[in-house]
Amino acid sequence: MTEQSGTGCPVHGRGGGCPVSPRAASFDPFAESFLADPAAALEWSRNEEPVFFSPELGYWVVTRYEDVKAVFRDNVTFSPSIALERVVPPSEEAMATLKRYDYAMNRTLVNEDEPAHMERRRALMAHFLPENLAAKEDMIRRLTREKVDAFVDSGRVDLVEAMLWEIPLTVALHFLGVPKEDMDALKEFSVAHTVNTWGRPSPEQQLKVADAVGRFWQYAGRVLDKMRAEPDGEGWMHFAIRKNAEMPEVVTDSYLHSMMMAIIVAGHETTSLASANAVKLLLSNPLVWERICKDPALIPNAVEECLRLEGSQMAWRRKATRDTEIAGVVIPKDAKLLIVSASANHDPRHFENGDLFDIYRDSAVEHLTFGYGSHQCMGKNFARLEMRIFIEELSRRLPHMRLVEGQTFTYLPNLAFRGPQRLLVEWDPAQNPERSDPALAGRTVSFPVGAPSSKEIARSMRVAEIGDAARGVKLIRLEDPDGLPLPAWTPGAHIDLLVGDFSRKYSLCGSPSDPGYTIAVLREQDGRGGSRFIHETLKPGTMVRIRGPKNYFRLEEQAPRHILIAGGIGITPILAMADRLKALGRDYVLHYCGRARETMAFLDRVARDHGAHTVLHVSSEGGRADLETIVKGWSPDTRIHACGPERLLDQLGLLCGDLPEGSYKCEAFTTGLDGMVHADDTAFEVDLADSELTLTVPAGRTLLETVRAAGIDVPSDCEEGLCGSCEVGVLDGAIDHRDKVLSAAERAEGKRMMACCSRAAGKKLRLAL
Ligand code: FMN
Repeated sequence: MTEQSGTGCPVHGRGGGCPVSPRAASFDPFAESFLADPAAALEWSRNEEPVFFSPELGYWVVTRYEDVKAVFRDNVTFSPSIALERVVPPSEEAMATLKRYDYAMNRTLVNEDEPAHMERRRALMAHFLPENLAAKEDMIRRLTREKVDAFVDSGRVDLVEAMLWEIPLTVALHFLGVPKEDMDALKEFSVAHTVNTWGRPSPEQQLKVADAVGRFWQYAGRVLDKMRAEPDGEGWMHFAIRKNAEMPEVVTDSYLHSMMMAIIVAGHETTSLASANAVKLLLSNPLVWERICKDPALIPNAVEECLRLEGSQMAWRRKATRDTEIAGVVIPKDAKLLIVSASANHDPRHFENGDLFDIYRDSAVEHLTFGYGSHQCMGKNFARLEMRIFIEELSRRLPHMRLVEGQTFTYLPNLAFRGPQRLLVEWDPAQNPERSDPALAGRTVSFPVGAPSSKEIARSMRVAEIGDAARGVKLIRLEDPDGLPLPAWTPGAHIDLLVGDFSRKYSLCGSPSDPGYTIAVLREQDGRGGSRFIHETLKPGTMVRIRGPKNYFRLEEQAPRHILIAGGIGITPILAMADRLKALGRDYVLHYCGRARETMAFLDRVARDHGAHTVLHVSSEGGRADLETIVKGWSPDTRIHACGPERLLDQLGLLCGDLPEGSYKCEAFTTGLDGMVHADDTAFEVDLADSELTLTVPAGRTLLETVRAAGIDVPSDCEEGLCGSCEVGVLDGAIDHRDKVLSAAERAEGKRMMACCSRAAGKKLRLAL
């Protein structure tokens, strides 16, 4: 905290004053402007003060991705016990009202500490397994069709009122085994519960809300009694009731009553709001909506991207159980934390172009809208299933639907949940496609339950131009066929090109301000066939699919001095880096090594744009590079970036081994590994600390495959040990590193490993997963 406002932090103030900055002092998560766009409202915090104390709320607010995730991950230091605490303590009258109804909301899955939480979670989880959820698809689809049938010819509707509120509620009640009762009363109860727990009601509102919450509590009790009388009933609450009889000390009576009330809200409100946010976001981006209407295979990842950019769970709460630190800020024991996923999900430190709505983003699934770790939302796959069906049905039957112009979106003021209260859409019923093709209304596109696999996410692009960059090197420019804006990229980034049945990575080497992406592909005559296929089949107009861009080779552009080293086709990312350093006016030298001039791509461009900064090392002309001398040019303010063949990088790795951490970075185009598992590999055990699981990684299987099979989401990309995206933290145990990502120092430290290829050097590893 840097600026003075006079409002002292109650904690640090004791020891001489930790001033609260003016922006922290004026933070108001109930304000209309905040609710309209929480991520934008907290951009200042992500940039300048990622953990701040809000005197108004009495909470420490955490806004960056890694910090929010770290708090979710450590549910011992950061207890969930206050997750359902009222933000505003109730007035005496409100308390009296609640007491009249014997209101006694207590522990539920969301606000429970260990070890009770995991024990109950394990006991109650079976119903959420994918096979049990898949069976609900028909019901969700039937309900959706009934609702759409009712308004499809009307031309205008409020989607929240017409379907997005009620279907998730009906589905939740069905899943729980709770009889479908007065839906209007349940709506009133849900809103009251949200305002009571996460809102800032005025004294008058408090009384009304307390009365509704009291009635909700009584209702939950009555339903529970009725359900207890049907011992063989179906649904999750019946299952919990039977568990209560089987293990009363784990699934207790008071737990059942609290859970009954909380789950009715948790099970549907979040899905309703998330669906409304998603449809609003899609319709606000007509080109994206049009794409989805044409290609429903894009829906699962579009749903993830909607959950990332505008999730329904905005923020959640934790309480520190000991003195600790987040991002260097001292957090005292008993401090309350507001961890804002809506901000974390936009954090550009984790999501490249974090504010961009990109349905092709293959890291969208890493959003924190479902939380993370052992308290992650159990119903996440249920929410995904419903949202996908809503969007699939609407996009098929009403592709010409649009948002009613000029409407203002309002949000229920509260700390936790966010979604528009109304969503007015309109269309011309005469244009309904099912009028000319009646079978269309009953057609179905189904998606597998669970998170979309990044392997299924790809953007269609058209080859705009193709030419020669050198002998055996094709220069290819790709563009979006509909002119949809492409994600921005930074030097060092690459795309995955999917042609035929293979995927290959190519570094971007045009200018970041070009409307398309440019790559240069070397034909590798004795390769695996991918580059040959590209050379032989791509023509102007050919459609290809790509993933990315992603950058695992970032330029440390802040450094004043740079040595760039390119070997052969490794010039592609290095050239983009040289362009950037030139634009920034940095001191740089580009060493470009190759066998013969005619095979070296971009020689003209290099001479034109970087002539005075370039040293060419052409071996056919006796100009082989002396790497030792080049590396000797290093000084503490210099960064070295290199890309090229394995032999060059191996040599540089050795020469740079003693330089301080971060001085040298390289990217390899191949690992030299022959497959990810070897014949002489042996089995080993892994303890997953965050998930409380122990698994055996057998010989013949990778760590990545093993943890995924146990339902743990670990992102991955190349699965060749090159990209670093499957990195996992190692808490204990010796590692057999096989990747090309970590430096010698990072390997020696032994704190991380690449799950796709590296293994245990001994019998066991303990991982931060
Ligand atoms: N190969 C190129 O020809 N040009 C590139 O710009 C390029 N960039 C790459 C970037 C990364 C991050 C990686 C891992 C590899 C890159 N490659 C590049 C290598 C190709 O992905 C691929 O391995 C090569 O074209 C050989 O494929 P083939 O064996 O199927 O013919």
